[in-house]
Amino acid sequence: MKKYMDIDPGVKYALEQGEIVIALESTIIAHGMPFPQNVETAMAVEETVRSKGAVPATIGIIKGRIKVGLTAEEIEYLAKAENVVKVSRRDFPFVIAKKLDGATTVAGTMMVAHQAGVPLFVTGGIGGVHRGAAEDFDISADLEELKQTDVVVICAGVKSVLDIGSTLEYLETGGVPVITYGSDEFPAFYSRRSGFPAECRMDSPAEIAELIRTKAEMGLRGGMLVACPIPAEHEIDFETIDKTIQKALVECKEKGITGKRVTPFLLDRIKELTGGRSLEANIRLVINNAEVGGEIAAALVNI
Ligand code: PSU
Ligand code: MN
Repeated sequence: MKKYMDIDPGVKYALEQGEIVIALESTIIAHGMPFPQNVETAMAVEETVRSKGAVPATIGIIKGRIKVGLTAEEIEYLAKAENVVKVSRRDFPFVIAKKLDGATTVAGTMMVAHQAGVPLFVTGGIGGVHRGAAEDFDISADLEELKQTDVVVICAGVKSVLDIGSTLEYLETGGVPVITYGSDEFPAFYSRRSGFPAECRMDSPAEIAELIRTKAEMGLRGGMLVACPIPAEHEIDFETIDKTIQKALVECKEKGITGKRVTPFLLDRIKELTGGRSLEANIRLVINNAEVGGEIAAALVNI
C-alpha cells in the first residue's frame, strides 16, 4: 500500500520522533455531516488532538493517492467535492486504480493508519450489525477490520440505527476488546445509555494505556474499541432518539436504499427530523472523543 500513500511531512517527522499520532477519518467529513459543519468539526477535532500534545492525521484519498495527514485545503476539498467515494476495505483498488477522490470509513482508515504506523484513531461512531441483518446480511466491514487490524478506535459507542446487542456479540466473537470509559453502560452514540452493560469499564486514560500496552506485549493481534459516552449536557435521551431512528429506518426501507448508502441516508434524515439537534450532539461527541484520545496518547508516551 505504501506505493500509493503520501505521508504528510509533519506526521512523518512525529512518527520518526516516537510521538503519538492519532488518525482521523474522512467519511464523517464527506458523508457524515453537511457543509460547513463538516469542515469546522474536522478542524476542531484536529485542534483538540493538538491541545493534548498529540499529532492528528486525517486520512483520505485525493485523485487516487492515499493521504495520511490531509491539509486544511484538502479537507475542505473533500468536504465540498461531488463524487467522493465512500471507501471501505473493498473499495481501495477501484478508487486508486481509477484515481478518484475517496473518504475513508472506520475500516478504511484503520487499514491506512496501521500501514503508516499510527496506533490510535478517533472517530464518532463505528458501523456495526444493522437491524434486520439476519435477513439482509448488512454487517459493516468496520467489524471485520476491528478483528484483524491492530489500531485502537476511540468512539462514542454504537447508535441504535444498528442492532447494538448483535454488534457487541459480533465483537465478542471476533475477539475485540471493548472498553467503556467511565460508565457501567455501553453508550449509544447520541445517548449515554444503551441498555447494554459495559463488560470492561475503565476510568482513566492511564488505565487504558496500560491495557493497550498489555495487549501488545501479549502479542494479541487485532483492534480494540474504546467507547466514550457523550457528555451528559449534549446527550439526546435514548427513547426520544430511538423513535426518530425507527422512523428514518422505515423511510430508508420504503425508498429502497441499501448497502453503503444506508448510513449516510439515516444520519441526514435523523438530522432533519431532530431539527439539527443530532448534528450538534454528533459534533460534541467527536470532540469529546478527541479529548479522550489525546489523553490516552499522552498516557501511552508516559509508560
Ligand atoms: N456513524 C456516524 N457517522 C459516520 C459513520 C458512521 O455517526 O460518518 C461512517 C463511518 O465512516 C463508518 C461508516 O465507518 O459510516 C460505516 O458505514 P457502513 O455501515 O456502510 O459500513
Ligand atoms: Mn453496510
